[in-house]
Amino acid sequence: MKKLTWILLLVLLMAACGGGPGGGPSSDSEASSDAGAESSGEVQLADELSVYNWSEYIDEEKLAEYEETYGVDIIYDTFASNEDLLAKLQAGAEGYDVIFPSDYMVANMIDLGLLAEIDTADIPNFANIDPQFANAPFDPGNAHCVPYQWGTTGIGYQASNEFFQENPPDSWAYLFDPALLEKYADDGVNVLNDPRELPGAALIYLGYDPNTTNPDELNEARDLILTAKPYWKTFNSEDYDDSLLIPGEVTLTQGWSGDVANAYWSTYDDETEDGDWYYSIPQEGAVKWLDNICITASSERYDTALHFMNYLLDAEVGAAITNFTYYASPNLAAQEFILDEILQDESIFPPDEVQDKLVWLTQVGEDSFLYDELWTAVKSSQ
Ligand code: N2P
Repeated sequence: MKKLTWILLLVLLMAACGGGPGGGPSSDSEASSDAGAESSGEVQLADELSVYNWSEYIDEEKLAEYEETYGVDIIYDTFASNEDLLAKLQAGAEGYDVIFPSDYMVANMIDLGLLAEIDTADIPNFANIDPQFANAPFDPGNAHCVPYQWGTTGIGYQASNEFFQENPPDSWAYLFDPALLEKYADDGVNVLNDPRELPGAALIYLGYDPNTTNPDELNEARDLILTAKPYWKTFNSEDYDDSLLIPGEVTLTQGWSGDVANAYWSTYDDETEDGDWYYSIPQEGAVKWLDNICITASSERYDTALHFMNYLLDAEVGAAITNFTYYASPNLAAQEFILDEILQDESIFPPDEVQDKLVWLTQVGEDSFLYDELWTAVKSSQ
């Protein structure tokens, strides 16, 4: 959105509400934006904005475009899991303004008082969001966050692997069953370095709820993981498509839909008209997730954060992000700008019969220590 349009919208909003735009628990102390806004009708943006996102999860050209258009320097940093993000904030990291937690972590962070409140009426581009992704149970009324991207957690595998040509991985057994792993473990297997996703896949394979807090079920999942662990080469959820999948350092991975689609297109061969990385949602089911854009409660650049949030929800910006990350966009207005190869890719936009097998991770509240214990046991075993 052009700056002029943004200013006009703010003027209209202020006329309607009789107040400054944004508001919320903290305002831009650096810029005294609310006072400036009231007198001039314009939000004074801060000089800098600190953004903390999943790795490989934005088109950096869109960050540069925001910086150039609005004169705001973005300090950009990445994390590998929701738990890493939480740990960073709980360790007292100050200064992050905009963060991107998933569904269940939004619920956790609301309970912990880590997120600022928002009013979607202050975010004109919120109207672009597909209603099915708005007002999610983890954040009723979008009182804290807006949807960013969504996807699934399945299995990526190398199409060129002879074993997989005869036996396409259609089950989590391909990640956990030693009898199968023996056939291809020498070519490398990667799992997500993620304390909810890996146990979640093990629990689904065992026929349990990936949100269980039953200690017996969690122990069974832990033992399954420990049995399979010697066959795995790497725990990587950060740069595994670039460092492991595309160069063929592994032949099978637990993976997120967009990362595997990215590996497919990066290995695409014009002659064979095919890529070397396929994605499968195992027959037992899989996790789906929705990542969100939120403002930290400690942000001192609230209005600028809100302005950036609105920018990310612009239809063309949303489409550019999906065209770069290969993750599905909850931005309905963005669809017309999304590449056909993405819109038609069932590994990115799963058909209804696959959707029926997908489950959300939910917060486990004070029982999260059970997952912490499981994860410590998994990571510390030799
Ligand atoms: C992309 C990160 C995907 C986020 N590298 C999974 N919630």
